[in-house]
Amino acid sequence: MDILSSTAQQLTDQAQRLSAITGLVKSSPRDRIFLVMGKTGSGKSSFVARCTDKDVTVGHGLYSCTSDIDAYSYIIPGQNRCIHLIDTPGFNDTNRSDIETLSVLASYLGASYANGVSIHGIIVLHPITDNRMSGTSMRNVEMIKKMCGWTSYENLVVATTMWPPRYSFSNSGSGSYLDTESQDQDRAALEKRETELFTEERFLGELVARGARVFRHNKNGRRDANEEMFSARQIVSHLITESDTSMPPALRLQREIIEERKTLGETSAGMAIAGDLYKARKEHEKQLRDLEEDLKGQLAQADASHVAELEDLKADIQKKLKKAEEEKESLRKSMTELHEEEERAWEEKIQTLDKQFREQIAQKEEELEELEDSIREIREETMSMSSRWSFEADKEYEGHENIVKAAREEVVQAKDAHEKLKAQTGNITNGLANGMAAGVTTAIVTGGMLLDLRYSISNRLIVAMDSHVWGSSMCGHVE
Ligand SMILES: Nc1nc2c(ncn2[C@@H]2O[C@H](COP(=O)(O)OP(=O)(O)OP(=O)(O)O)[C@@H](O)[C@H]2O)c(=O)[nH]1
Ligand SMILES: [Mg+2]
Repeated sequence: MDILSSTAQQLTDQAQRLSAITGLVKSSPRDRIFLVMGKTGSGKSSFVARCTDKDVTVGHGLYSCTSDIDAYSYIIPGQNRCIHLIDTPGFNDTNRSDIETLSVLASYLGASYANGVSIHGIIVLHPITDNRMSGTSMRNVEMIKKMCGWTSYENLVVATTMWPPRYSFSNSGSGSYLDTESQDQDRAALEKRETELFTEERFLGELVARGARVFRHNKNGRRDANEEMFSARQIVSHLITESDTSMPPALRLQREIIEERKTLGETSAGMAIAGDLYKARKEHEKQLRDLEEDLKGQLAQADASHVAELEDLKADIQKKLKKAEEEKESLRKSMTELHEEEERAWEEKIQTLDKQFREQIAQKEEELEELEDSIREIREETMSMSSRWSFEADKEYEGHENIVKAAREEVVQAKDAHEKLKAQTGNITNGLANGMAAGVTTAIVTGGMLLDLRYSISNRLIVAMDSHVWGSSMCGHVE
């Protein structure tokens, strides 16, 4: 499969996977959905990949746009029970603002809530290798708490990741162990750090004190698929048992955005971001004022090189201020606007792919035409040179024919892949996005009394879908 077809396939697969989360594909009551959260690089995608045994993109996804959320599932062997894990982007990421991260979480979690899909628990990952609770880690924990709003955290686990391998063989090939004493010391230091993490209230202590269970994921540190899967599934198994005993309440973010119809900036998580944005804006404005003063002085002294430097700095701060202004605007978005934005993002991806497919097909058709012309010419030339069709000429002609056949096949394949994308376009926009729209509509129609209409709207959408196009390997039930 060429890159274009495989990108189209990935896009449709992602839309299909997300349909269980937005409620478009109905889950059985015994199925479970867990959010996997934590700072960037804490191992979320790796955890999801190992646990579900699926091909998850580790590192950053194919598209680092708003749809940077994905869901993967597996069926527990021997039990007809499907477990979905939602892989999420982390807060305080260098590539995206917190408001973008919160927007995408609010879009999908809001849609799932409005469509009656529950989140049964949260897995928070924290790399034990972080030598202190960094600002990024603190930010993530703060945002998770604000999004949850739970009074008890029995349905949340905190798992430390990145434990170093216990022992490893030296590179000398002698088979002797590396200095195990110093490894033991390193490990003791990590264990001390772990205790600090889970007892200090301002770190992860508050979660633990209110019922969160603590795990060491892949504690022996070997990058072994089976060991990692076993460890991840043990963690998930704990959350399944907890959710079987008592279901957690809906996330505060879901209630705020759907039931209370708050804008993003009015939600608890949004307010934390708004506070930071305000501080950053004030800081930039002060920097700008100081710079202007400086510039006036330098202009008086006619120091051209320093003036240019200050002008550069000023442009930089103005850019940051503009970004902060735009982010402030994003905080005003309601669920309807978030949904529209997400739908637009999907449509843009589809349109880009559609354009690339058309260009690819046009190019391949042109190549094919040239090949067909050249083989026609060769045939005519050979025929005119000899009255009899020789065995050699026949062989040569056959070779050319094969090249043309292969080119023809390529055109057919590109057209098929394009047709497939077009067929699924409707499912992506009408399926995934309408799943969200159903959420929005439901909340608006019922104004908070969600339950009755949730299923009827999403069911109508499900019935309207062509279940065949989605394939049959889904974990979920299309009615
Ligand atoms: N040594 C070690 N490396 C790990 C472990 N888990 C993940 N990694 C590596 O850490 C890097 C980041 O892992 P990801 O799974 O992409 O982390 P993530 O949290 O999804 O990161 P973002 O998508 O950027 O938020 C990758 O190179 C992984 O191979 C682990 O348990 N031990
Ligand atoms: Mg990831």
